[in-house]
Amino acid sequence: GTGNLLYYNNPMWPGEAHSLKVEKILYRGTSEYQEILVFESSTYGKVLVLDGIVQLTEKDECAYQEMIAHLPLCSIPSPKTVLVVGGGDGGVLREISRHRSVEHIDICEIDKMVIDVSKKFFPDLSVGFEDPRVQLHIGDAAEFLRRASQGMYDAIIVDSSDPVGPSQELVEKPFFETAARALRPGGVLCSMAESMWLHTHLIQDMISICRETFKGSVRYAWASVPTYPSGVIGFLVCSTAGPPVDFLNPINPIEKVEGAIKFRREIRFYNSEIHSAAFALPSFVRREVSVL
Ligand code: AAT
Repeated sequence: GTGNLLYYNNPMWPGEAHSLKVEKILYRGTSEYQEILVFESSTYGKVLVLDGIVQLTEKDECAYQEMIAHLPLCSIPSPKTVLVVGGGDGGVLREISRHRSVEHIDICEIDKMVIDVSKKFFPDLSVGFEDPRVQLHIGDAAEFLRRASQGMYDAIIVDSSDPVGPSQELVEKPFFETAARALRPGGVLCSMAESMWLHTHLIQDMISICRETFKGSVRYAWASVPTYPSGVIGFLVCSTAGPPVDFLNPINPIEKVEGAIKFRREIRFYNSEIHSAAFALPSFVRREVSVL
């Protein structure tokens, strides 16, 4: 029998299911946008699930949040203004707050209930909201970006859910166009970009759109996150025309950033070697998504 395993089936990954053993259900609720579930697992700590898809576990959230924040922020000299799209759990904010050069962080999350649930069950992530540089906006990030002033951000981090429902528009061309417009010349965007094992077409589409939209460089990186489908997650990084950005060699290395200020939670996954290595792609990915 399956005991108390929780299985995740989804049309995004047909023919396979992922499972974690449940010790205890901690929260179940339905917001205006999605079903929210928090449970204590046997081996990955607490787990946040939205619409039946694992968004994070306490054990491996470090890999995703650190990569999606530091890949862009370590690729430009002294980032000052940053926008987070989605990211209501606060984990990406926690990572951005390590950067002392940062003066202002906007976050636009559509679902206030995700923030409230995170504050209750994931204090090590929601701690990110305590940073005084953070300004919270509740709403659709696509709409938020349409109203943003031109060139106001050094970096935009798109920490959004899989492209079904309200996050669908966050992988489409009009969204990337408004994002590029809101970035300063030589500014950078980093977007969650699915699994190279499962979603090569989606990745290829995102890359083509971004190549047309961003006039600097466009690169694909990936990292191991065991509880995401197929165990890996990708990141699409792009820069606008202006001072060139060499994503492969971080100009603002984390080792310097971290040395400057001590945090109660150390960086667990990301370092400069991982940063550069993340851009090395398997041969089939190179061929299928032609990123180089
Ligand atoms: N750091 C946790 C990982 C996430 S959370 C994605 C967040 O994006 C959710 O809180 C969701 O409410 C929010 N979101 C979705 N659409 C929008 C939108 N249009 N505007 C603002 N916020 C939005 C992602 C995990 C990736 C999982 C990979 N399989």
